[in-house]
Amino acid sequence: MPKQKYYITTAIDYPNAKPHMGHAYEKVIADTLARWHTIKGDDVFFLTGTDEHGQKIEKAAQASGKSPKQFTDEMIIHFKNLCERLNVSYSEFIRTTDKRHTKTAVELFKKVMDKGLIYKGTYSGLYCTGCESFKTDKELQAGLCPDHLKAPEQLSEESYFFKLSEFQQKIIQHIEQHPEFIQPEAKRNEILNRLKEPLKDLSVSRTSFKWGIPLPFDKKHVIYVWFDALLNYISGIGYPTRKFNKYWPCDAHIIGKDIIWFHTVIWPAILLACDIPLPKTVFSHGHITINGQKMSKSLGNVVDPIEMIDKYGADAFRFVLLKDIPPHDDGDFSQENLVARNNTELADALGNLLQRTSVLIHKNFQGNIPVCGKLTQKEKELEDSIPKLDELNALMDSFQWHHVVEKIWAYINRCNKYVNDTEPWKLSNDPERLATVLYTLVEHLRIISILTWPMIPASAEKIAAQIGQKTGKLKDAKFTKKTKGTIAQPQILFKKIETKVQQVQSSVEQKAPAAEDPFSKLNLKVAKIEEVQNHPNADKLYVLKLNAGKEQRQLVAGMKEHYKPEELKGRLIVFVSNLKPAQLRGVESQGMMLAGEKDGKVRVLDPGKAEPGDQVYVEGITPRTEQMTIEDFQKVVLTTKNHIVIYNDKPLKTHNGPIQVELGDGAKIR
Ligand code: ME8
Repeated sequence: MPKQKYYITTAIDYPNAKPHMGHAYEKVIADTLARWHTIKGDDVFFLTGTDEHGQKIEKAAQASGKSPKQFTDEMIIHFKNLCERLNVSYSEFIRTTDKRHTKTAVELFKKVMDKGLIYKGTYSGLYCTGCESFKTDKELQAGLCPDHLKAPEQLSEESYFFKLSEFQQKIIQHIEQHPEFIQPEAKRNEILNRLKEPLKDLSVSRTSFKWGIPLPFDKKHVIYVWFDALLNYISGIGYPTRKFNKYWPCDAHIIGKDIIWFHTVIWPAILLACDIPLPKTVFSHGHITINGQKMSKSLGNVVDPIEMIDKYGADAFRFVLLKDIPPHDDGDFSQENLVARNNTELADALGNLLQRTSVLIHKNFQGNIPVCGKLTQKEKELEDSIPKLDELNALMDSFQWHHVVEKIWAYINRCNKYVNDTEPWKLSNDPERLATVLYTLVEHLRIISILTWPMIPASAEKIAAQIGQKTGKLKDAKFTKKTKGTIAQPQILFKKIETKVQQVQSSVEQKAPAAEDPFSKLNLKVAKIEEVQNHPNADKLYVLKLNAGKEQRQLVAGMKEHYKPEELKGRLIVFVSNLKPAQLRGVESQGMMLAGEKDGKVRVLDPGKAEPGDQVYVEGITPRTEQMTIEDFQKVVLTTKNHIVIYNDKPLKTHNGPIQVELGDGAKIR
């Protein structure tokens, strides 16, 4: 039977800075899927790479005093190095500056134009360089891009337009008829909802900067970076050669939630315009947060994945990303979890199973795998605990690798229970039974080495080598009585990490600016009001119970004259989380809720779409966590402009957008 093909891609990363945790995460999950299909026996093609054109790269290159080409040539070394260090088994690394790619991009641009689907016009609009896209007023929050929290620039330029609007109905129809096209389902619904609004034609060329693929027939234009970038998925497999025909359509585009629109609306439209079939699935994963906060340079909490690999090893790092970050949602990364996973699931459960088995075989059988004798109920039960391959395949097909990991580790734990139940160290006077028990363990370790290879490839290969085997295919992941070989001298698979890890938070604190800004003393957070009660001893005060993410707080607030309890209950607010607790008329207040006042009107601050526990910050100022006094707080002057709360003319924000308040300019915030 010919092998089934499986073509998987990651997004191609912007190399404007070194790779971050999000890049590492996406590569690890795509690699796990690619490896899973490899052991399933599929002919896998796995594409990753870098997205090197556009204004964002041009600006980063300028800032470092290099030409964009020189800059990206240097930067991509870090991206390739990350793949190597993480053991990412890509088949091809595509750079959008590669000739084969730029040639395809120009050819297809021309093809779409010849079909009358690209025309020349003038574009005026608001452009966000962070997103490399124009923004509509509706997409902005209080005038800022919600992803980059910066005001977009007004641009007006001659541009070629792609008739995106022509494809709206076809795309809706495709999404409706192919439930597997956009996963997870919640994202599919989001996109279908957005598609209820009419699509506007898309500006697909730029004249205001130079760093891009020039249009040969109109050289002052370069191709819009997204039109260029998306085409990597076909240029990377050699469009239009035989290789392309073999692997296209793509089985899974793995991308993050911020770029789903480009992949599920714009990309299909480009493909339809080029008469190329649509990919099977676009899977959108969530974003990684660090200790509960969005990674951001201004917060100083960007974790370098290479540092994690240096410190803990690639497999422990891969494992925690696969186990702890829910595939369909945002998830938090912390070094504490990594250490805990390393010490329990990896060192205690897996490493120990291998170690015990190897030592006992060396002690009793000179390192030779013993011949299996008569199997008892105990062995049958253990065999029954091997995860069902159909179930694992179905979980992988629905992008639920965390459940695959759970099932495999339940099985590993079951193997450890078998060791404890059979007590092979007490069987020296029953050599046949001892042989059977130790054979059984080797056989299960062989199966474990197959099943764990997609997640922790280097360790799986070490397990196989330790028991004198090669890692096999999924079809070999079943109990047989035929395994032979010699066990190597026992090696430690995972070292336990004893040291208390340095909190990422502490590095945030270390990066506090030397000349300290008074605002940096202030640690503002978002909370949800869960309960509103009257203060027992004061007419104007409420006692509020807050959900502040990982903790509960009680606050006393003078809001009774301004809000009814039902107007406050359930509301998201901003509060000073590190204010020294104080007794206010006999009730402890653990922090202070912020509100604005103008012309006698008082309104609480509104953090928009944030979550309880989110950090509120000002670009460039790192908030500290030590307690502050009310006097420190009074030194910080906050006010309002365009309904946004500002400090020294900069907006206060969470990673989801600015903090707003329904008051005119110049309100007093306390
Ligand atoms: O968007 N957690 O590049 P990029 C998880 N060049 N994933 C994250 C993340 C986080 N905190 N932050 C970013 C681009 N990502 C374009 C793609 S594809 C034709 C062009 C993910 O370097 C992000 O969602 O900004 C995206 O899938 C990938 O990292 C690259 O992001």
